[in-house]
Amino acid sequence: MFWNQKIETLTPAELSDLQLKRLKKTLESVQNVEFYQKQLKSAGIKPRDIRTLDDVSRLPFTRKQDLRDGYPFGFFAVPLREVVRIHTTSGTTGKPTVVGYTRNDLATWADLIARNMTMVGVTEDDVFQNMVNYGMFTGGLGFHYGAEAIGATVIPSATGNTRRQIEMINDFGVTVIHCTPSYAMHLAEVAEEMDSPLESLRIGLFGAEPWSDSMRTELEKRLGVTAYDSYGLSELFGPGVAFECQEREGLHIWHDCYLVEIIDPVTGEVCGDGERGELVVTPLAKEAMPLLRYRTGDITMLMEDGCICGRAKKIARITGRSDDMLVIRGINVFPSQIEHVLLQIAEVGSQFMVYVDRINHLDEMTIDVEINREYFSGELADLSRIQKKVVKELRDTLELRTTVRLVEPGTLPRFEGKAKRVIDRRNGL
Ligand code: DLL
Repeated sequence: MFWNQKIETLTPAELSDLQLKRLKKTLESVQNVEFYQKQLKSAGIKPRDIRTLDDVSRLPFTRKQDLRDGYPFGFFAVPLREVVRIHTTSGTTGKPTVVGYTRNDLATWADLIARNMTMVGVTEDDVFQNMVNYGMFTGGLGFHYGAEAIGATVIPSATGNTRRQIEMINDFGVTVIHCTPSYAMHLAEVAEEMDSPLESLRIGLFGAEPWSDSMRTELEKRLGVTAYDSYGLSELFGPGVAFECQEREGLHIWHDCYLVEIIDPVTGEVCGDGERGELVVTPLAKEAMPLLRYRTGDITMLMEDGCICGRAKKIARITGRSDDMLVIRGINVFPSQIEHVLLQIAEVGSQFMVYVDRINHLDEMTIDVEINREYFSGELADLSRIQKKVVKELRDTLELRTTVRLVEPGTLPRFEGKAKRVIDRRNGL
């Protein structure tokens, strides 16, 4: 199913014509941003020097830190009176990144969300519960307007009060939910505790953080949904940048709105199709805050194969960030790998917390994991067997020795938004 079949299935030639036209327009509008005037000047590039799509690789990168330095409105290319909405990124430390939208930006964004939802079969006959934060986070309002554009019945339940969320799903006959995968797992746990099967559900849209295929299998089994991965970031409107189609083999990224490159995060060299690297995007249809070659920090690749759904080239699921990858005694570890291992072990749950310390100059990784209620007898011999099993499975996959601490079911923090599962306590990192 298509929301806008013409634009979703442009031929490669039509697509590159449109991309080039929009890239040129973007180069004109960034002239209104002091940061870009300076950057292009010092790189000796004039907008007219960019004649083909490949010329994009001559442009300088934009980094998250640049946006932070421009706080609050330094990257707006239009006067504030044309900006009708502001969001900020979920801040880590210091000032958040501010993003702005014109009326046209909001329309484009809603259109992208509508494409994604239609692609996985959401229609006006669906009842959609949007269980993400409606504040400065882009996930809430982003999905809200896309779903309304389709004509679905939207329940803006936002986050919190999981028991109430479950009652609403059952009482309102909700068919489609949207939340982070970690919250979806919590929802499943609470629904099981309440002995309240969520029978009306059919589709789960999950995103905003990395999650594994084993997590997908688990969520599908426990919630009775078909689960789709949704990718986006505030700097590129928010959710809606890339989304799985019903094939669920990679995510379609909307090439008419985003010019995509994959680069080696260390050298900045452009990678070939099928090579993993950092996703770099030049948005092609943003008015309030155009960007050039924005380094997302997300690790993925452009997939070589086409898709039977007829849409253009996909990116692979995000395996982590170029900057949150953990390096433990020289070994690269993604939190999603740990989650993947834990989900294979029946005796433990999917909730975990990772602590990284440096003890006597050596990195040590400690993982707290919850025992599954049905295996929780309290027998010491049992506990030691389960603990050894988890250590072994982790060692086999990560090629790394870890310390595993088993904790009682329900004691680790649950996250309504993005999970924060890693606490790195090494000094000077
Ligand atoms: O998380 C936008 C969003 C909302 C996406 C709802 C999907 C659903 P930010 O808060 O700016 O925006 O965080 C963006 O989150 O650079 C990735 O590192 C990570 N991320 C987002 N979606 C995925 C995903 C929203 N499906 C940052 N898989 C991005 C892996 C994801 N990581």
